[in-house]
Amino acid sequence: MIIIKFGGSVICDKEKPFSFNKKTVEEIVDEIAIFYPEKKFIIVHGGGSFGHPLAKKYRIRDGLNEKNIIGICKTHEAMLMLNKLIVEIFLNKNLPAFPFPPSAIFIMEKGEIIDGWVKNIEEMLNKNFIPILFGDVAIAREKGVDILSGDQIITYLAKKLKPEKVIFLMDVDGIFDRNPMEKDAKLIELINEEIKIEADTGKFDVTGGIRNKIEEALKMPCQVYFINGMVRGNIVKAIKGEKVGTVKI
Ligand code: ATP
Ligand code: IP8
Repeated sequence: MIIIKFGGSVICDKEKPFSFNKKTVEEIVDEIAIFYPEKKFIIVHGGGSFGHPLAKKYRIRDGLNEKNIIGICKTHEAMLMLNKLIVEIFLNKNLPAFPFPPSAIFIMEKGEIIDGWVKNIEEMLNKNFIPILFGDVAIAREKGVDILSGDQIITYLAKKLKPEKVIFLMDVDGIFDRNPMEKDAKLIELINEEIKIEADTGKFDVTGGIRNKIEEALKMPCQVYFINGMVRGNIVKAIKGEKVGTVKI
């Protein structure tokens, strides 16, 4: 089984609220279709320009309060809208994508998942469905409610379900030694715990951006690829184990 994260920066233009890169997602799904059903997949997508602007507006990371309860519902609703757009693309290509809203599965504490019910995901996977999860709002022990990043969900699923690999689709070629927009930024081919990376979280991101992604990847008990999801053929290469992007072994 392979877990693929559809990064928010790939499926949306993060600077344009509610923008959806339909063609890019169609091309990504075409590459996944080459390997299905021989390989099983779980998809997790990010909040992109649907989840992050609302999570920021309603200050959901500060927790539940009397002012943001409706905003929490609106943020979840925006994620359901984005999820629907993605699921439709799978179904139009005859791939059995089945959504699992994370707010109904996971409980958080101090920014981490402390409990989750993955049995149904596992059973649907065994029956050849393609479970689709996403960054969401979630119940949190100390705060009432928090934002749950798709990256955290992947770590939890990876520990429980032991995938053969995790693939992060991003809008850059992998992990760089500094912000890839900076002159002289170099792609890092292999990462491990010792690696030191300069990383901007980005002004739209409420879940820690690339830094959170790297921290989560280092906790995963499997190979992790970081590849450019906008470049055709990259997913095929990562699934086949060919050289592409950044790898954590
Ligand atoms: P989301 O977590 O919302 O799903 P995502 O998975 O697409 O989004 P981001 O959190 O947006 O990922 O992180 C990717 C962005 O991080 C890239 O657009 C890149 O410009 C930026 N970035 C900053 N520093 C680095 C770095 N050292 N290496 C790679 N990307 C970096
Ligand atoms: O983009 C964030 O998930 P991520 C989800 O995977 C929301 O970090 C609702 C902002």
